[in-house]
Amino acid sequence: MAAIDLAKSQTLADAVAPLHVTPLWMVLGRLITDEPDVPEVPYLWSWKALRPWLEEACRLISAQDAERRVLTMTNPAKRYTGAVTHYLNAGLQVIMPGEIAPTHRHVANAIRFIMEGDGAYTVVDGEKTLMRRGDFITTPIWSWHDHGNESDKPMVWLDGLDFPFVHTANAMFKSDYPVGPDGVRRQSVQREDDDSIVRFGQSMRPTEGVPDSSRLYSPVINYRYTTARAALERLRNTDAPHPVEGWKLEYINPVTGGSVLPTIDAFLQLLPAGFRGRSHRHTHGTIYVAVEGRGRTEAGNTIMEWEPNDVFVVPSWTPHRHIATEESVLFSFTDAPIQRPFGIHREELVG
Ligand code: 1HN
Repeated sequence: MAAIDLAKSQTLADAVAPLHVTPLWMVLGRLITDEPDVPEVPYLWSWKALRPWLEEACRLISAQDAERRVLTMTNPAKRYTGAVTHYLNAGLQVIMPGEIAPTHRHVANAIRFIMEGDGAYTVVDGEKTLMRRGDFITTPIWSWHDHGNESDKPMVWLDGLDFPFVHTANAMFKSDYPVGPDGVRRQSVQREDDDSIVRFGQSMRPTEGVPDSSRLYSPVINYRYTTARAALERLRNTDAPHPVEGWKLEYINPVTGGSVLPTIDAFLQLLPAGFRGRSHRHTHGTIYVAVEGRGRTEAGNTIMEWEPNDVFVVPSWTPHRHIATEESVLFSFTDAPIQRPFGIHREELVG
């Protein structure tokens, strides 16, 4: 056979276009690529630049009127709202003293990482937990959730959601909790505060009454920073740092040992002062919060200098390495659990 006759192929393509078909040989190279063709770019959202605008948002609207008062992030390479990695969203939410964010639920899974304030609460399916800086909160698929601030300071956290994935699946649903006699949509608290930590958060689990849902997502709704940070401190004293990751722990579902949520896994890592990590890449996208310290992450040709509460994204298949000028702690969450069940997840060292 001779080479493809492009002119004749185009004539055929034009002729069959009204029938909604395309000669595959004309588009194959775009569909089946040698490597991931990733539209998202590395980017850093600066806490110092964004924090004043959260105050402006507080002047503009109440948490209740906003439903959720969030400055939501979009990857600079994306035109529609909300995709930071291909499948994950992130945003900064603020709740002022005395405010509530009403109860609702959706099939999008959510996580929160607490950045500022002390003692506002989240209620997840009838369980209340008080939040402190560095705490990691899960709000699984279809769970009723609301937030309130009974402390005397604003509280700010990072929300992470899988709604870009749920949109891709054409599977989004949400519902609002019924309005109570006081005119507010607020679920009642059904259990002791932090009940899930008592039952599932101590390397033990109840012998009876483990919910079926715990196969899908962790029953623990708050992973305390004090616990996770202390564990990293102990590792620092006993182990050499991993060349790519430093010292790194995953927040797990204690029932299965798997990811905390069906679509999201989450990690806390410690980098020693002077750390210069090896470069690697993987097919999942990662969203980071710099929790402590100072340093930079080199991702592709982009250098992202971070300091506490900065948020940054490393998209799929982008080679990246962490460099810490001071001892630093990074929180991160990824969409790897969406890829793993299908065997399409890959990772490798670069250089
Ligand atoms: C949501 O329900 C929350 O519950 C936060 O706090 C951020 C962003 C998009 C859609 C729903 C919350 C959200 C969200």
